[in-house]
Amino acid sequence: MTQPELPAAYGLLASAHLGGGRAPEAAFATRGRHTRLTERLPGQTVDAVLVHPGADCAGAHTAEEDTLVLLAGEIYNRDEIHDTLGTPTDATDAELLAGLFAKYGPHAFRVVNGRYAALLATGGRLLAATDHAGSVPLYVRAEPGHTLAATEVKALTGAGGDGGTVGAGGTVRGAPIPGARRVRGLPGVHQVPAGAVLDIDVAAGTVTAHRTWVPPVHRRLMDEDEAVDRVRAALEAAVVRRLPGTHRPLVVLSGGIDSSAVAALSDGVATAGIDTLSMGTDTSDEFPQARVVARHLRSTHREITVPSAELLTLLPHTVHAAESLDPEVIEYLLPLTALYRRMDGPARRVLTGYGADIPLGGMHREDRLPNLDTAVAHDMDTFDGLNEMSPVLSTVSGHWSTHPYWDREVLETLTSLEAGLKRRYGRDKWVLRAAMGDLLPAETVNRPKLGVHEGSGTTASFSALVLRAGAAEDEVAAVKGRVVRELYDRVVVGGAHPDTVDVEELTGKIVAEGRG
Ligand code: AMP
Ligand code: PCX
Ligand code: MG
Repeated sequence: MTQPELPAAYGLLASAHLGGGRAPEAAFATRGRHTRLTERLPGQTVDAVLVHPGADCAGAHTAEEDTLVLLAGEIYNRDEIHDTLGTPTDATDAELLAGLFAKYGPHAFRVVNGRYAALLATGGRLLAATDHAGSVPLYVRAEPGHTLAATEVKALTGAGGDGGTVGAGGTVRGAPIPGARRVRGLPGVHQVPAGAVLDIDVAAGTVTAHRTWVPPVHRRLMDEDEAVDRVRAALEAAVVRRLPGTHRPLVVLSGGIDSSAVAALSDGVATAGIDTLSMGTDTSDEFPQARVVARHLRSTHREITVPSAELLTLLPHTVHAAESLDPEVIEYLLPLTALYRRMDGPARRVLTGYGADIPLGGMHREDRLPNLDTAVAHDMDTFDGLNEMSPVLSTVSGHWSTHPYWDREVLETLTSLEAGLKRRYGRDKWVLRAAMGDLLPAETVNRPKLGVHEGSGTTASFSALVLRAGAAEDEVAAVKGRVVRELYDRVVVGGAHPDTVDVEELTGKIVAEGRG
């Protein structure tokens, strides 16, 4: 089965309505060509815009009888789906979803392992679905007779025509959707939860939410060898699934165990070898650690140094792409934003080690197993809506990123291991280190590592900016939160271009207001 190198579409915006309506204008941060389509179904009309990397996006939409499927992203368990449905092996991901829906109805999304947001219009209903991790964010605004949905909030504010603040008569619009979060500053707009499908009655504007995945809360006892074998097999399969027909993948490599494992496994799959890319700043980098891995794998390796001052000017761009209100997440994503923005040239498929620390408790540096498992359970309960896995970070530069540790099967395997397999012999992420022992240099396998925000000096630079603006030490975290909120209000809700926002000035204003 030959698969295209990149997903057929990166993002979407759709308007489902009963009356005339008009094709929405699309304001995506995602870079790509735009294809507009209109589908008149018996129960509704859908006008849509798909944003896509290739010349066409035929694989991202399909319409049969009374059903239309629109898909941003990709499916990873295509083989299983083919086996179940008996579809032709050249079926597109959108056709697979249509086939699954014909067989399972809205439960179709429970059998998909992927990185996607999907819309499925059928009869008078619109289904809006996310993958298990909500890794491609999806937003909806459902009103009687008219539903809007998009993979970026800012695409919805434009398409709403009126900024979406208040409806006729000055009333705040939009009924609450039980189980879905409202989006700040945009009445009526909700984010589709991770691992969920919203079933929308387009005529009534009413919504029912169904879960399609929940993080495991049980833990499994296993002997070391079995745990190590399972983790290795799951991660290897996830990497293989992410490299369909890929000529030369690119791995964003910090030199820590997480991304080094992805690089080593990718190297085992990619016949033409791999490219690796590391970023650092003028204050801090982990280049020597990444070089050890690049040399070991004989990858074509590139280093990018971003001046710290320039890094901070990219805060508005990070918020613009991730549409996240969480200041810590923005700190993790800022160095990656800088890295992706420096990646010129043709569109690439990028593999990362992002997210390994969440099911493995790697960030918690916690020796006590009960506390470690509490931290893992908490992180698995709170990731939804942070948008840290959003592909928009890289699609702003035309590149498609994918995160093997948050493959549905890898995530389930890692999360459900008992804490003593995660922290063992005084080592964090023990089971992963043991699983990769034969493919990486011992120093890479054994070395504890800083997070990307620490290794790149991002947290320190942002703190220094806040202190320079006049904040006291104990105000730094709160000021960062307010800076990120203000950036969100300007570049996501307000539609300002991120280049027009002066972070230094904005931070000064926020600190001064706090004093006032
Ligand atoms: P972390 O696990 O904190 O290192 O960051 C999450 C992921 O981001 C890593 O697994 C890498 O794929 C990527 N990453 C982190 N730091 C860098 C870096 N300095 N250069 C390139 N990629 C990085
Ligand atoms: N990470 C983590 C994820 C950050 C924590 N996110 C969460 N709790 N939802 C990872 O890659 O696993 C770093 C830098 O480490 C980002
Ligand atoms: Mg990590």
